[in-house]
Amino acid sequence: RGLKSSLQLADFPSNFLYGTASSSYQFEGAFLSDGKGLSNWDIFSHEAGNILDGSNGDIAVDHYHRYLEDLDLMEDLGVNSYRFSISWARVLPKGRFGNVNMAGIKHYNKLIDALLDKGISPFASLTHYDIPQELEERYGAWLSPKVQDDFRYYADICFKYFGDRVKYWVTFNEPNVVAIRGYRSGIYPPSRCSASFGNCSTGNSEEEPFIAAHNMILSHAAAVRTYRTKYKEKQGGSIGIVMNAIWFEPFTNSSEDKLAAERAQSFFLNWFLDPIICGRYPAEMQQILGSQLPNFQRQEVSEIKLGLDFIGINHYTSFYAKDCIYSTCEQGPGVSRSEGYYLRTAFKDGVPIGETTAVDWLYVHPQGMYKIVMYIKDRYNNTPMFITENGYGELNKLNSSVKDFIKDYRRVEYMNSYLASLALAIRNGANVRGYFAWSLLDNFEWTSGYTIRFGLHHVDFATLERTPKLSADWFKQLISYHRSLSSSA
Ligand code: GBH
Repeated sequence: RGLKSSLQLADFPSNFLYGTASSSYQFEGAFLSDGKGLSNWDIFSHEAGNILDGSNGDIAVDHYHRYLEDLDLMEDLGVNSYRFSISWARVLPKGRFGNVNMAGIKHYNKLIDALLDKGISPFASLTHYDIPQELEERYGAWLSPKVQDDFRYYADICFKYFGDRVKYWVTFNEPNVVAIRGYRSGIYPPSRCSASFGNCSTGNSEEEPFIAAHNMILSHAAAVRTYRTKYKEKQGGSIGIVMNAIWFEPFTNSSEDKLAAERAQSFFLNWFLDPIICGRYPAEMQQILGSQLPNFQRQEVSEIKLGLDFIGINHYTSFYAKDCIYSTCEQGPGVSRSEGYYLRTAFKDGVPIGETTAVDWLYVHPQGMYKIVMYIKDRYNNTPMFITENGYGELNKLNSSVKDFIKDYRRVEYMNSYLASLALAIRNGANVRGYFAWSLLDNFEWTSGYTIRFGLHHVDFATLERTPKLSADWFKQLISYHRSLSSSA
């Protein structure tokens, strides 16, 4: 069968994690239930004009109430792990300035226990974009070093209540996207945009993304220190961070464009991973930004050197990177000094880098999976890696019904080709330990609201009924085929 020839699953470790991914704001709903505090995304999505279809995550796909039904879907897929995030505002409605919400703790306890009952390992993120609004209002959240104390306090509570059963911890989901979209383009909360960026109305300083990132890096370190010093010995789990990772292909073979692609990586991915793993910001960032880049104090350097146990990679797409130092570029993504002087473009001579999709940033370029994994392997000494997200989005149509979506051949082709590319990286020595499909269900796709569907299962957004798509059956077969290989080995 086709799976065998293209996928080479035999090269995947036998204890490989197969899972689906989700996040609290996109899935849970129940935004006011059982003592939950308001999050920055609750506030943001309720402001007119922020979400494409005027929707919000008040109900989302009601995972808060339907998690048992959703666990049955996972059991049917045969996954051995589930990636989800804990809603900070559900656990600590007012951050460290109020009480622990025991009803929130109880909810996640039930979810975790139900997962373990089915032999599914919880893979939990402490934050996936949503944070208590209280932190914004008190001190400007990521812009203030005070947030480090809040994050440390919150992480400690999660380890204390859940760490006896959760063995995979993620501090942040895509802090690079939070810094860029929250503080440069301003399209995510707290809607702060830099003066030189598009039609920005707030005109904040160019430095804000770097300040926010700096505080996220130090917050990550605070959580890792807490885990290592108070919990690791007893609980025996591991802790990492999840980065959005794009493969940047040099626009031409020139050394200028190759350096541009390096800069693109440095200003997006290595921006966080270099400090966390090597104790300093990437050289290109230091050269170009100079004093615009915050410094790590001596004692902070030893703190961040605690590093991480694994790198989570959310990989979907590739772009070209074109040099803008030696040649002049028009305005565009990547071009400014604070982005690293490269032009990010999906097109060359009118041809896209991969098949276009309904999602404006998503191009089907499976080779990018191999290349980004090998890049991270080489740069970070083959630190254990997980593909924490990979998936395909399609456009929701008006007056559509479930039958318009269940034959999702394109999604199957996408995942099959990206997994084949991942298999090649594993065969070439990449220490990849798991793969999570984004996503278990169609859900609230941030500023796109419910207009984009990423699920292996269709959700009728009126009735919230779940229906498996072809991709769910395909993923199920893939997992069971891998199981049969490892048990016969
Ligand atoms: C991930 O975000 C999220 O973790 C997940 O919650 C989300 O639902 C899923 O992927 C699908 O979108 O912004 O043009 O500079 C990915 C969102 C896509 C934002 C890639 C940053 C980089 C290109 N990101 N994007 S661009």
